[in-house]
Amino acid sequence: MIVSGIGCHGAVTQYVNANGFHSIHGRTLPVATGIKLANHELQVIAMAGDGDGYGIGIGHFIHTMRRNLDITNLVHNNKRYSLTTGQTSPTTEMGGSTKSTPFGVIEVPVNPLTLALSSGATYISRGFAGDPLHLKKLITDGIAHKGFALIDILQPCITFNHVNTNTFYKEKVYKLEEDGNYDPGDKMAAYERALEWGDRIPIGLFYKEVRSTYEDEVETIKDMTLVKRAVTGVDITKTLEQFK
Ligand SMILES: Cc1ncc(C[n+]2csc(CCOP(=O)(O)OP(=O)(O)O)c2C)c(N)n1
Repeated sequence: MIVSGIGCHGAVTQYVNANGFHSIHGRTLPVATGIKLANHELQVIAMAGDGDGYGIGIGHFIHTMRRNLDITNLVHNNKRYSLTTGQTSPTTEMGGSTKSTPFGVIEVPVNPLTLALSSGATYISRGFAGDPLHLKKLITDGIAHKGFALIDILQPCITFNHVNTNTFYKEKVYKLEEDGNYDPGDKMAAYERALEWGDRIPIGLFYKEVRSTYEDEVETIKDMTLVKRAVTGVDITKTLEQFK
C-alpha cells in the first residue's frame, strides 16, 4: 500500500502497480498508521514532500518514529514548496531567496536526520535522486527493515530551486558505506555525519537499530490483524444498539 500526500509526488499512487491512497497535505503518516494498524500484514510505504512531511506534518513525523511502526517513509526533499510554485520550505537553506522570502531565508532549516535520530526511528537514510541505483538499494533495504524506515531523498527541483541543483549535489555527495570505518549501529557517529552539510554531503544508511514495533506491542492485534478479526464474524449488533 502506497500512501501519498499533496505535492509534486502526490500522483505516484497512479504510476505504481500497488494499492494506493492519495491522502491530504501533511497527513500521510496518520493515514499510513491507520492502514498498518487495520492490517499489519500489508507492506506500507508513506510518501511526502519536505513541506508535506517536515512542515505541516512534522508532529506526525516525530510521533510515528517514536512508535516505530513498520512503515517506510520516503520524503522527496527538494527544499521548496514546488507544487505551489517555489515558496520556502522547512529544509530551505538559510540566506537563499525564494518567492516567499525575497530577502533571504532567516530560519535555521529542519534537519530530518538528526530529528529522526532523536525521535526513535530505527532505519535512517538519505539518498540522491541523481544516483537511482544507490537509492533503490536504500529503498529496498528500508522496506525489508522491520520498523520505521526514513529515506530522505535529495531531489533537485529544476524549476524553483536554482541552488540545490543536480551539479550542486553531484560535486558534494559521498557514500557512507565507502568509508570502511563507518558503523551504522553507532548513534553518536550518525549524529556527527547527519550534521555534515557543506563541501561534502553524506548519503547512505546513517543508522539502523532493531527494536520491537508498535504493532508487535499492541495487545489486541498481536495474534490476528484487525481486518481478519472483522471477517471471522464478531457480532457487533449489541454494541451498535447502544448507539441507537
Ligand atoms: C492543508 C493544506 N495546506 C496547504 C496546501 C497547499 N499546498 C499544496 S502542495 C503544498 C506544498 C508542497 O510542498 P512539498 O511538500 O515540499 O512538495 P513539492 O511540491 O515541493 O514536491 C502546499 C502548501 C494544501 N493542499 N493543504
